[in-house]
Amino acid sequence: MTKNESTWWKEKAVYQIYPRSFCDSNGDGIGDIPGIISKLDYLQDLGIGVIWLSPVYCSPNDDNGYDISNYCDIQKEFGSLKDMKKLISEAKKRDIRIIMDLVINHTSDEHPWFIESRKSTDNPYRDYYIWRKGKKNLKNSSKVHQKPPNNWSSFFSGPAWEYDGTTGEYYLHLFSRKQPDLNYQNPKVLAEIKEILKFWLDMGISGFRCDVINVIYKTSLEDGKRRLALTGREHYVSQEGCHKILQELKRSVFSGYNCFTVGETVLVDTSMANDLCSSERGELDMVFSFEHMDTDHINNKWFKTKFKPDKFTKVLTKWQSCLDWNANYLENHDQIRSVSRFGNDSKYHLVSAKMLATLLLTLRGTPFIYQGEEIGMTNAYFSDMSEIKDVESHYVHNLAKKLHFPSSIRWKMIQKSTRDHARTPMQWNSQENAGFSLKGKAEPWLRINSNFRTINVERQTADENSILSCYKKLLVLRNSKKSLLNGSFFALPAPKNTYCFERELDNERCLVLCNLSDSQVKLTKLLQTHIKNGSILYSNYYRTTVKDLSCLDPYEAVILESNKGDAK
Ligand code: TEU
Ligand code: CA
Repeated sequence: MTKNESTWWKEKAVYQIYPRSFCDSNGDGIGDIPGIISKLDYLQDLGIGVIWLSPVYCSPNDDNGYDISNYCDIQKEFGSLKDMKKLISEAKKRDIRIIMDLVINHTSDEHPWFIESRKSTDNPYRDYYIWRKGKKNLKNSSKVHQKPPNNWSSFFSGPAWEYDGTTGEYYLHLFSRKQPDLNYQNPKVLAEIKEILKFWLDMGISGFRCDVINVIYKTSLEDGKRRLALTGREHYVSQEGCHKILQELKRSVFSGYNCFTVGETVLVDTSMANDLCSSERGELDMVFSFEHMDTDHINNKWFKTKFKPDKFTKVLTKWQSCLDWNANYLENHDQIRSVSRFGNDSKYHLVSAKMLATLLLTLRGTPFIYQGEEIGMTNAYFSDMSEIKDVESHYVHNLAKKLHFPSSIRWKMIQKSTRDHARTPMQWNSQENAGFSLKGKAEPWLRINSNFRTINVERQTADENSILSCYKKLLVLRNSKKSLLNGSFFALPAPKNTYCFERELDNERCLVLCNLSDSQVKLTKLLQTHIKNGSILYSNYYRTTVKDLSCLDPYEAVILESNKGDAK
């Protein structure tokens, strides 16, 4: 393998597909693999090089596929292994590679391993999971009144342990109670995982997005010291045992294939992230961090605060500076829509979505575009809990009820932050159900966003000034400028609410200016000298020369190339 070949993923843009919501080929209201195949030409035309497929494995769908009951087969409603093979080969014809979601912190409680495991304490699969006796409750020693083995809490709120009557013990679940955590202290578990990885890599996939990969190894099961949310995290976040497992997987599996891995790594800072993905250590190739996503709330995402651009871009700069290579994203299936969050989804919908595109596609690293982001899909503005399908939202809503939060506050929390905002069906056209189902009239599994007649692929394909056309242009530009693809990153001092940075490689230098606010902002003298003589490569406001560029209009974004002789 040449050096270039082994880092091909540095030059591609990735597109994330949430299969349930992308395209429904057979009219049952659920997206599927043949539906994805039917849209490959669209993705090729968009200019992406990799698809990240959220889980398509067999699953009882407690968490929409993130609870897997068979790792080596496809969920019936999504299609078959034959469809999956066709997807891989049809994508390859269009120079698109596929990476899959690897969810190995936990399985479904309906996975045969867990079905066996819960049968008896001496079952051969018992140690595939983490079982413990409850703590005796001193006030009452009967079994029913025992307490969970420790004070850890689940990511979805509430205790991380579930009592199982069959053997009278508890099992650990960091996510829903239908997602029991695997036990990586048992070497047999890793051996099984290796076989699963090889199964898919041999089929022709090009890597994995590794779900909550930095919490798979639990060093001890002692009580956590924190009293707030995610109690116990010091015993399982980015432990030495996890690093060893990742090194082992790279050495014995991934290094044998021309593939890459991106870890979804929760609660990491830049130094932990470097340990997980610096090339010398041989673990992951890059990681998704959450710090920039944590800048618009207090404590956790259910308590949103006003978006403060400078807080947000300061975090971006920190990650750009501390890591050699970032996995850049503004959206995914767990986050609300970026234009509704960091931009403006009403008056400035068009320009603000383009500004966010400019930011995403010019930072140093591999960009990840989430389905619908390329047409500026917005939050769904659901009307009540009956429209919400997400398991996490229901957990949190129930907890808030238990804590006697008034119903209006409970609903506000969900309405602002539910993951379902990102999961409404893709808006293809202005026909029935936004063209999500290629045939039939079945109700989609989640309500369509009511703005589909104005925001959809068909309209934007026909309009060269649309958000979609902007993504296409920016992806072409990115591929034609080595500084944007692989150049260094340097943030310039910039006025409040704006973000200005340079990308440079050899003699090529690009400058990116973004206004993240809805007011006009005057550029500093220093910036003005910087851009003098530059030529415009992209503007979301039809700007063609830098001549009058002394202010940035609301949500304005400009990419320019500094010409030789500029002040540095
Ligand atoms: O997400 C992990 C994760 O950290 C999220 O659950 C996060 O806590 C929340 O969604 C945002 O507040 C991954 C998957 O991306 C998610 O869809 C799964 O539900 C989860 O793991 C469990 O597999
Ligand atoms: Ca379907």
